[in-house]
Amino acid sequence: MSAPLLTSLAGSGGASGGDRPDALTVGPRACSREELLGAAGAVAARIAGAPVVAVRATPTAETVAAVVGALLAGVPVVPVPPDSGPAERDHILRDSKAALLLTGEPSEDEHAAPVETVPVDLAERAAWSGAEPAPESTAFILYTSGTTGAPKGALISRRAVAADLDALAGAWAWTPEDTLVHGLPLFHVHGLVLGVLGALRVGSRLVHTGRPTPAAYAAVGGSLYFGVPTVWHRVVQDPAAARALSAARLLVSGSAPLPAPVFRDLEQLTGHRPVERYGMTETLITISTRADGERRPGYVGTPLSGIRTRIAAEEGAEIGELQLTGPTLFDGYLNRPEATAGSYTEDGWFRTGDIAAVEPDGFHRIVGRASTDLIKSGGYRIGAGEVENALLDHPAVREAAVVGAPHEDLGQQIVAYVVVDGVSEAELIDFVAGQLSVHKRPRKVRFLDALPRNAMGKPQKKLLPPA
Ligand code: MLC
Ligand code: AMP
Repeated sequence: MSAPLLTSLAGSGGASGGDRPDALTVGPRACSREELLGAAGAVAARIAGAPVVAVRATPTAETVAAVVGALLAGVPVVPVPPDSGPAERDHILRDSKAALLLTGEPSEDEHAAPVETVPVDLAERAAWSGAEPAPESTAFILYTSGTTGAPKGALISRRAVAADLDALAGAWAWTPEDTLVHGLPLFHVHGLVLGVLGALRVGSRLVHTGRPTPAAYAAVGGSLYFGVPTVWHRVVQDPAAARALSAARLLVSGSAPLPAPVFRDLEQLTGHRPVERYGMTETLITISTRADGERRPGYVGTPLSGIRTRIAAEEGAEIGELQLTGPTLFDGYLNRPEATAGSYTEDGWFRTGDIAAVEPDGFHRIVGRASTDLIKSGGYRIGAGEVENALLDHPAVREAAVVGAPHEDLGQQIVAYVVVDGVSEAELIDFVAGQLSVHKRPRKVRFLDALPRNAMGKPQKKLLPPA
């Protein structure tokens, strides 16, 4: 059984993270753990009793203080991507019924948000002495895309977060002596749950580089580095930056498949075979290779402590849907009982939608996704349907079909096939970037006279011309 979440947030940290003035560095701003907890305590005092709060999740220390403050007060947190356009932002705020939007520097259009904004000031201080909320209570509502429709809010409990972070600390031998470095967004599991709460719970120092560029990673001299495969691909393209990571203890990749050539280039340039781990918003991280174990290109390792996996394969086949149970699983999608029920088997295992195989030695290999309508681009999960709907909101677009085309750097890139009345590629890309988070924009648009359809009139993505 893991220790409660609050204990770790309010604790004193370890030798490295503990009382250093730069225990937490986000971009240009460094603060001690005490300063962070003071600012978070002030946030907690302001929002205590609110049913749900949203946080505009810029890569700043204010975001960290806002999230920690909400967790201290036991108020569920909804991170909002800072570049999400009005359509996506307002959906998240309305669907979650967030009472307040916590924000460092309010953005220009923030006044248009359908909730009251509350500024977060790192100079404020208050001691928080509230009791630990129940482990089953919700820590986060994380919005994530399905194949169709708008993103759904996944309910993540405090127990799930604590269990996952403890299992990962064990697998990666993560200790207070580590300095964790990454520059990932603070609105997803990878950057926020692992990349911020992990460091706070373990007591290690954290350096968030603002953006995950090779030069910024190389400049820090940390011991533990997190990246999505796109980040590692960019690191190996920059041999000087890659070599600077040789002094690290562990390089960790996740959120999308790490291509074997990138694994090998990393080993050659840094001397490290990277740890690869697998996870999902709904399950947190569930499978990983270990600091003290074998790391094999193309494999994500073995289930973390407390997690059980199985492969739902057809008779005689070895490859099938990966299904999971364990303490890190979510508590369903907010207000969507049917979608929640549909994500579990009759006997209560979570259906990941990923196709996998397990070797006789227990090593798991993720083969792909069951549905091509969930795209992974730069480690971001993007539903084809959400992008299609955004395109169809443009008055000149009559039909739209969106796919993820293989891409060396991004894993997949979003390609839109459209039937339109006179509109340019750039205009459509900007239109989607303006409505949704910028990373959901198509990188390419192909213009067609008609979408290929079957006899029933359903679009046939398999018959689309190559991107
Ligand atoms: C470009 N930009 C535009 C634009 N085109 N802005 C407005 N309109 C347009 N048409 C701007 C962007 O705002 C951004 O600005 C800049 O151009 C570059 O944006 P980009 O092209 O999207 O960046 P890119 O280089 O492609 O990003 C690569 C990346 C990013 C690796 C940095 O994909 C990334 O951060 N990925 C991490 C995703 C992640 O954390 N996933 C984890 C999910 S959890 P500016 O100012 O910002 O430079 C999960 C569970 C698990 O999966 O297992 O971990
Ligand atoms: P998200 O909900 O954004 O966390 O995305 C979860 C999805 O990312 C999973 O269902 C997988 O398809 C994919 N994913 C995460 N980690 C890996 C990995 N190491 N290898 C392959 N796919 C991964």
